[in-house]
Amino acid sequence: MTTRIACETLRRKLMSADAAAALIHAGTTVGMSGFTGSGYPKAVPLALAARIEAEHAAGNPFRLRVWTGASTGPELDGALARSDGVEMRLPYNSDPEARDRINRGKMDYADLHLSQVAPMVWEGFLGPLDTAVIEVSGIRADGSLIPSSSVGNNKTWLDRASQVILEVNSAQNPLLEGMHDIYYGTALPPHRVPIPLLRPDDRIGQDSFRCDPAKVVAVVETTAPDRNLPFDPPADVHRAIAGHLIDFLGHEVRKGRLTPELLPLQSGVGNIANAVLGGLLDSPFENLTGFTEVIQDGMLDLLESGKMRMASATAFSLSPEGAARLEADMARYRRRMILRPQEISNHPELIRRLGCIAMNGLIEADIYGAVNSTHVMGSRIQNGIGGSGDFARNAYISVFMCPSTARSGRISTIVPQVSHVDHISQDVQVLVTEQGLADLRGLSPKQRAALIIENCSHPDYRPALRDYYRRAREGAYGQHAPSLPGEALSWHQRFMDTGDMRA
Ligand code: 0RQ
Repeated sequence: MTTRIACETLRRKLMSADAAAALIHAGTTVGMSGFTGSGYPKAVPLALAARIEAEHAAGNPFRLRVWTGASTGPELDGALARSDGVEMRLPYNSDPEARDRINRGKMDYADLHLSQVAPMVWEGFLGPLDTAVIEVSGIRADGSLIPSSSVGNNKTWLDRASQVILEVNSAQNPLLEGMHDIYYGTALPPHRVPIPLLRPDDRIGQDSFRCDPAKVVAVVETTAPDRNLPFDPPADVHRAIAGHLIDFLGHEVRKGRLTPELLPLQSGVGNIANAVLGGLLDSPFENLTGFTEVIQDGMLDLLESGKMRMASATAFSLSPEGAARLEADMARYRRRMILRPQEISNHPELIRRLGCIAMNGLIEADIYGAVNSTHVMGSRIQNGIGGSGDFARNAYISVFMCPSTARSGRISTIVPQVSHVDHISQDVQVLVTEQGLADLRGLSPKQRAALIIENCSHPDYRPALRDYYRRAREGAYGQHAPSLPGEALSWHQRFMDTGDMRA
């Protein structure tokens, strides 16, 4: 298996995952690789979880602070959550077991903008980093590291950690080599300079990570695939959302506000975002580009069909079928994909300069267009804000989309007032459900409310929303954005009391 480790110094540090996990101490901070289920370490976290369980059984407290790029996989977040070994997790999680522990109050979680994590670590705001555990796809003779299927925060973890554990995963395609663009030019204020990236295709860095071999305390070999969860097949609701959005983009082209190449597309996580990309396959747009966080199956389809020219991201987020397709055709795809650190893929300066079209999912939106992306009923975390804030605030056009109801129609996703705010109304320019689209640009709160209720809400809830809004217009304290605060969240309370917002 050692053919992937060309550096003699680092080859001498080969050991088992158990031996490597024994080098991580209780009460410390560990920075792990991994972003949306790709490129995360698969062996050391499992061994660490087993060790933590053994320590707990022996009556020894053992908890860690765990930082990553974004979500990982069951061998990392799932196993560590089960072991009760995580005191604090950041900046994004989608693992069900970790989510459950966070929502039961057993694990602290800091939900951060993904572009801000690396700068915050350099600024010293998050404290020291003791250990980095990073999956790579190979080690060159000079000790430089060939990145894996995600880049995430790995550059920062490798630079900042006191000690480094490497997992060399020979299941990762060797053709990943050369696909990455690792930029080392970031600095802290007042020494920060412009990032020299003018188009999504630009390469501004190097194709590998630097790493001081003296800091590497262990190298572990693995051969295990990424998480690769399947996407749901697009439902009628998803296709309708995609249809409304594509009609809107066509309208923008006809108005001369976009060209048929559109602008670099950012697409969020989840089934709807994936379905919208699928919808673009049959659209009239050509020569598309992606400047985004994750490359999903839908983006692979666009690249394969020639509709999309190239995509820049920080990670893959593929289904097993998508991963097999990428694997089979890596030689062709790799020339049209660039993976970058997440502080670059999500950098506000670049998103604003390139003029990205941001398309993200949501939990609920209110009649004024504020969006909750993260907290069900205001308190139960689903995933996290991820990169949606990085993109929404800075996009050329910021789109949010979701079905108009959730939980088999028992919840309206359009509500009088969101129970938690991730995106203020100024960052939400277009709202889309299967019912229709509301173009909110330049509208006053009252104009936004009328459009959102009529175009986006489900007919089962529309009369109640109209009634609420009419009464707010009669009885609110102010008439700029009329609301009845005492009543606005009663919809959520009704769901929590009866399991149905309509009750
Ligand atoms: O719950 O899984 O228990 O069935 O939320 O909802 O409909 O599957 O939607 O997969 O598109 O995800 C906002 C979570 C949408 C995602 C969110 C429940 C619903 C279901 C998932 P179940 P769907 P999607 C860049 C962008 C933030 C991060 C982001 C997300 C589950 O888009 O995490 O944008 N966004 N990153 O039943 C109660 C409601 C609900 C609700 C949905 N109103 N009330 N439950 N659900 N609406 C990428 C990265 O940052 C990595």
